[in-house]
Amino acid sequence: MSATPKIEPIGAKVPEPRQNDPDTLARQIVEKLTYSICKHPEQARKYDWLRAVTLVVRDRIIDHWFPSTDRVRDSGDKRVYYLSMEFLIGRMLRDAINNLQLTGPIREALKRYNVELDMVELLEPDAALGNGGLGRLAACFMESMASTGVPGVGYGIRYVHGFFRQEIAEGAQVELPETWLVHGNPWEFERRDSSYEIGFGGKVLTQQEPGKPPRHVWRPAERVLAVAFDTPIVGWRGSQVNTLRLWSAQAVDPILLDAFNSGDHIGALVESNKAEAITRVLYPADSHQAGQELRLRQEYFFSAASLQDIIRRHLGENDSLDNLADKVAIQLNDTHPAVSVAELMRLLVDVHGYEWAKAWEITRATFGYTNHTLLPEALEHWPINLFERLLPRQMQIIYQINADVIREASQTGFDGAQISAISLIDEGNGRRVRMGQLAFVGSHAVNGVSALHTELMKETVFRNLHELYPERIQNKTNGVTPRRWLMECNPGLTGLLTEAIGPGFLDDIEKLRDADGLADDAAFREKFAAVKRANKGRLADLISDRLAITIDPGAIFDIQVKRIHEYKRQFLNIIEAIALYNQIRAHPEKDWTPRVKIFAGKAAPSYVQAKEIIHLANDVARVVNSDPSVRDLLKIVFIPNYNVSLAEIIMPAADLSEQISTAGLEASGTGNMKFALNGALTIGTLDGANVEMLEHLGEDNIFIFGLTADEVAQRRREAHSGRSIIDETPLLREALDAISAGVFAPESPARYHSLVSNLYNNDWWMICADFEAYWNTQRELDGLFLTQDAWQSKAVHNTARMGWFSSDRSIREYAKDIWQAGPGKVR
Ligand code: 26W
Repeated sequence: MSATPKIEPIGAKVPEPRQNDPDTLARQIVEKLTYSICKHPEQARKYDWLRAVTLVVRDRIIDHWFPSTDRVRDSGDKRVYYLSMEFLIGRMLRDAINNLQLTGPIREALKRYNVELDMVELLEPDAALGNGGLGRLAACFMESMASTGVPGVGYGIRYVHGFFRQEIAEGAQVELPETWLVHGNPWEFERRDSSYEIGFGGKVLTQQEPGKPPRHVWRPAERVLAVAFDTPIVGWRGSQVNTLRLWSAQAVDPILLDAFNSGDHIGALVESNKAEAITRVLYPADSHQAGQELRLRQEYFFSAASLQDIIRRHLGENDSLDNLADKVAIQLNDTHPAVSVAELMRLLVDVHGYEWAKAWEITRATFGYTNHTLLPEALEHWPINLFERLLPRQMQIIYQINADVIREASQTGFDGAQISAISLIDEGNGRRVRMGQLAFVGSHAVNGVSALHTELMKETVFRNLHELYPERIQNKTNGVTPRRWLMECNPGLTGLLTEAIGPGFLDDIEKLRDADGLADDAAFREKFAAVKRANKGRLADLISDRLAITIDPGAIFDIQVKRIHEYKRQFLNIIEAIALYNQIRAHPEKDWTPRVKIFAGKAAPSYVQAKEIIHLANDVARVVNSDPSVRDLLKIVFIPNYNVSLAEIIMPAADLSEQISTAGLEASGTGNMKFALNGALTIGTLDGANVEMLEHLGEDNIFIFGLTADEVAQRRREAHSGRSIIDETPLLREALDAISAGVFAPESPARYHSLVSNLYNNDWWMICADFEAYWNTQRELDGLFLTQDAWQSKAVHNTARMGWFSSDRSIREYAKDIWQAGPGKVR
């Protein structure tokens, strides 16, 4: 056979790069309409324009994608693999256009056909392959890796149905399926040549040759195909394009022909349905591990496929796996891919013939693990019998790892209690595999996502493992990408800042500091306030369109948007709203600052209390908004179906950001950063990254209240309850009495009895304990808002001082301290 001729790809490597002027773009858009979509431009519908523009942009991304991939391969640089069960990306077109600097020319090009770019961008469905903070962080990290020049590949699952769509019916949450792929997905490329078989079940054969250690061979009973779908992730100024590779499950045999031919038409498809079920839907729980078999299948499926892919790529470029850890860093985004530790050991020992100790050294040097929650109910642990049935060889390996760790601990002098705390097997709860412990021992670096959270990890969940491996835990405070969360969602503010301090901050967001002094400049403050006002107008329009509620953009926009959870304390916010409602009616003569309280967020479908909180917010909104005696001084709005795209409209429109979790429970928060970057003031507890925001912003520019994490722990030890506080706090008591009396649910007065009685009986989330401090801080903010100069000055300080909370900074820290990868390895 003759050698393959060298063929240069078209695009970036041809002498003349593509033209990006409006004429060229306009012509190419029509070309795509004609030849790729087969529509006459005059008959093109909105979605045809979206597709045509996407294809034109995509071509330009591909021009950068090939050289990026080639560069990494040719340089032999270390690659970073980010394994995450969730990537909450949202829309991709605006991000791509912005990062390629094409916003102006494409807008101009479309104008020639009377088409608005903004309208086109809004048609794109959100890629909602995640639940909340952890998934959105993975998306910010992918963008920041591309922007800072880290050769990163994301690995995850291509869910057919992403996070459910939320509707509110009679005040209550209703979940509907989400179908982001129905119109096709122009961003993804199916790679049938990158597919792997993934096994489940079966048995382990042990072969014993004289004088050699036993060799184990896993014979799975079931096999499923993992097929790769690649999406390009384009970095700022298009400098680098990385890959997000999502796995889709397919049956090895699409149809059982024997069954079909014998007339069993349904049975013939059983295998393929079972296989495809693995990647059909995202689990909508972010704080409770339900222990279902399908979830473990999902976790192993994407871990095993990713590892096979990593190893195949490595062996294509290297002679052996000896140097795997020099060329590969694998980051485990929480414990969801933690089974990877056992799977890599299996591949090294059983398939590639490594001796155990050497394999363990390679494995540990390759993995890093990020913890995102300390909530006990969220920590993953799988029943041993389920694990053994599905992954028999991996279970044996986990036992062996455990034996090694326990031996090491005993040699260090650990006692029985300490050993059972570090054991990978929980013997207390019907025998379970603890995935956190597995991820910890299998990684060379373990990190928390804010300074406080990292310290609490050392003191609580990983106390004993931290004692055994005191160097392993480190902190990497989260960040958000300033491209999506400032430039794209807030073009008004970006324009104003560029005018005021020049465009340097676009490339180095910490240069926002140059705007700090402008807080004292009255003319600047006025412009800053005008931008905020316009953004508030845009949100007011959305609320009026979707909910037919009129709100005044002159009022404080007080916003809490995030997953609905007891620890995040939307309930505290609602109780404060009720107390304010009572006070406005009791004291109509007072100078109340008009306020709009805005909520959005989804509850896990099985989380009863969280759903009650949503119901209550909607019930209270209905009563307050229709009470003429409130004279529009207070409005309450629950916006349904919170997602990334809605967040992009909400963040720039906030005056006040609610970050009021029970201290010690929010690992970091990232919404807090998005709000503050866009000039909202924060009312919050000393929790997660709020603590570091306080350090960066200064105490005059953030409003902290309530118990500290230590105080919360102390009260819980003392079996704190709310009863005496309620008795002594009339504002609180009256608000709770109103809820209990059915004021907000006359049709079903007992609806919220259990929510309220929980406060009396134990107040686990410290709502009563923190109520008064919260109320007082809110009133302080009311006063401040009346002095617009002072408020706007603090708002400017917030934007100017938030640059550090960029995910570019987070990624550089990971690259330097954990991955030893990236431009010049360290920047
Ligand atoms: C097994 C069910 C399950 C699924 C997801 C349990 C726990 C999770 C995640 C760890 C929950 C999550 O999204 N955590 C959030 O991660 C963000 C990014 O680090 C932090 O900013 C949030 O504080 C944290 O709640």
